[in-house]
Amino acid sequence: MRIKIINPNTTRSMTEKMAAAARAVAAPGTEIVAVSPAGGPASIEGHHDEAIATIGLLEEIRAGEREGFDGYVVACFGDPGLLAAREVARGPVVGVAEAAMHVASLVAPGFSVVTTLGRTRGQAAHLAERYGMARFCRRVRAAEIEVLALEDDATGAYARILGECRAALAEDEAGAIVLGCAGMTDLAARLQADLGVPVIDGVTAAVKLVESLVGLGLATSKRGELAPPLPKTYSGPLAHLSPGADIP
Ligand code: 2AL
Repeated sequence: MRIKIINPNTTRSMTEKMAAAARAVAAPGTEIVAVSPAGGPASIEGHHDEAIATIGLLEEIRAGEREGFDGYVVACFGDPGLLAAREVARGPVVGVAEAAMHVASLVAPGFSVVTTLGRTRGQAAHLAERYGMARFCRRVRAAEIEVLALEDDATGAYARILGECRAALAEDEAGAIVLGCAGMTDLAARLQADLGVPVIDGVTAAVKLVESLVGLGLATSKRGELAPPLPKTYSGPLAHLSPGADIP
């Protein structure tokens, strides 16, 4: 099985971290390919970043369909473009936020999300509502760390995230922690060892969910809302994304 992980930001070091984490949990016989779009924001920390990053994400999904991937992971915690990607892809497409929240709900009665900047807390809360996860999500917390600071050990990111996780366990009645950024994937095992509760990283959770869905012979339903985009002409610089009859 071939799974394509799309990091919608353009920071290659983060994409490589995700590839390593995914390969560490992937089943024998699963090939992991991790990519970033050719252009777009280096980090995604708000609605505007997310909207721009969605174009590159969809380009990578369309390329993935030509390359014959079995399933996809949208590897940014805002799950940007998730439903649009599902319109385009034949196989399953799983977002890291939805994967992490669903998996957390299976191992604890409630979880807290620990994310990067406070301004992204609303986005995570909206997703919890949209996914029916609000009843499990005790609180969304921010360590007030910029996404790119996760790429630099000297920023003290780990200690700040650990402190916020400890506060979640002390104050939120959370039994598990959901990491609110795909760039935290390399911290999950260390945090889990330090905290003694399940710490869920969405990248690895999403890879295992895609493997499960493909293994069960399940693909994205093309009946109704997630049918391929209607063929039409898009104009200007986005003309190459015009949905055609053959390639979605
Ligand atoms: C993210 C993420 O997962 N990747 C990125 O660039 N921004 N999310 C976040 N809350 O910071």
